[in-house]
Amino acid sequence: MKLRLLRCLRQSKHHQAKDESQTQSANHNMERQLKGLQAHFKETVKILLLGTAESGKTTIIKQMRILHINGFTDDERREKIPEIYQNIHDSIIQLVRQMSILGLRFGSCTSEKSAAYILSLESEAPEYMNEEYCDHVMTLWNDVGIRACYDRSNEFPLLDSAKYFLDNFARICDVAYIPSTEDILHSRKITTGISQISFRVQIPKSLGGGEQEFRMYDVGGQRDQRNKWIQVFEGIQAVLFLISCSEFDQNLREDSTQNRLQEALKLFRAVWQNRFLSSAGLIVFLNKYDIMERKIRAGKHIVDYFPEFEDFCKRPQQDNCFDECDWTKMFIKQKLIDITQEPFKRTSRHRHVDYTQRECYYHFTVATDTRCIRDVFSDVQQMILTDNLAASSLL
Ligand SMILES: Nc1nc2c(ncn2[C@@H]2O[C@H](COP(=O)(O)OP(=O)(O)OP(=O)(O)O)[C@@H](O)[C@H]2O)c(=O)[nH]1
Ligand SMILES: [Mg+2]
Repeated sequence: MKLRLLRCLRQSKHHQAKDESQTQSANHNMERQLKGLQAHFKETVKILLLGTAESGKTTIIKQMRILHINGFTDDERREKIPEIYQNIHDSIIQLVRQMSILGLRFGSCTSEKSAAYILSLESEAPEYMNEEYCDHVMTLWNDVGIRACYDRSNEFPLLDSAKYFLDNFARICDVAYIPSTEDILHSRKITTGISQISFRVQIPKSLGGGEQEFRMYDVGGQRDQRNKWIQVFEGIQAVLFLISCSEFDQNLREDSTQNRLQEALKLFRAVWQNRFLSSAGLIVFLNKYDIMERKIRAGKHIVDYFPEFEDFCKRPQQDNCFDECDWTKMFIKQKLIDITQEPFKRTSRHRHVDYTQRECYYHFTVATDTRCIRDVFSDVQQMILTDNLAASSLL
């Protein structure tokens, strides 16, 4: 779509050279178009982030802040310390609790004592990382039993960043600790309200130049948060739907019988078919593919949860699928494409929408990787702008 529209602009330039007599009026038209674009760009472009819990929505908001609003000050970094301590505390408590549930044994008596100490603490993280606490956490994270438990963490809810923080624990324990940007991107706090971030980006010269304001809305993805989403549907130009590719072998925190990827696909269908969002562009971020690749390398297979994967892999090779990771990515993407092609019962409310013409765009992402998000978002922003302008007949 984007290329087609840009080509349109270039082609109109080419034709001017052919016919001298048309040159002036074509130039005039171009100028008018560009003026129209500039006027149109004055309106804020609203983007809504949707997806199940822990799919990475808030992490994308943090990236926008890093990329477009000078990142985090030292004070803001310090404010994140309790959240990071809490992430570590929740992770180590969960791992210790699961040891007995999974019938695993600690590697030493020292670790058993450390486990007893951790279980004796409150669920709130200590305000300061005292030496005793740090020693016990480190002993536990180095224990073979705890590592075996971590390897089975798809069987219980554990923060995706547990390993990141526990691997970096010695640095975090330091009294002079100030969270790095990477630490902030890995930290997790459940979203319960609706928040927004506004920022301006440069528009390419081919689209009129100047700056464009974007506003991005973040909502909570857990089931009990989704009834709030409708409050922000009005005037949304694009929905960024996040789906975590890595959660094929996990169940929901809020319902331990429901597979997370199945839930995400169901939610995607509901968003795709939502009549209030039918005129918004839809972009899917197939997120957390770093974790997905790590899982597959560690011997996990999507086929154990989605048996239809076996037949999918028998298809003629497509999209450069070289290994199981590639096939898994393509399989999840195909599931989404299939949903966009499903016929669904149209009510009179859907009458005005031609779903066969509606496009959905897909990107594989790692939301914690700033370079990845910078590249993907620059594509997304161009796509939204050209799409938006085409819809308003300015291109
Ligand atoms: N390794 C890795 N971690 C990620 C990625 N995306 C997000 N995370 C981590 O996953 C956790 C959850 O991310 P959030 O951005 O809080 O998820 P959310 O969609 O906002 O979740 P809710 O607020 O509950 O709806 C955080 O600890 C993030 O650092 C990714 O692509 N790779
Ligand atoms: Mg969130």
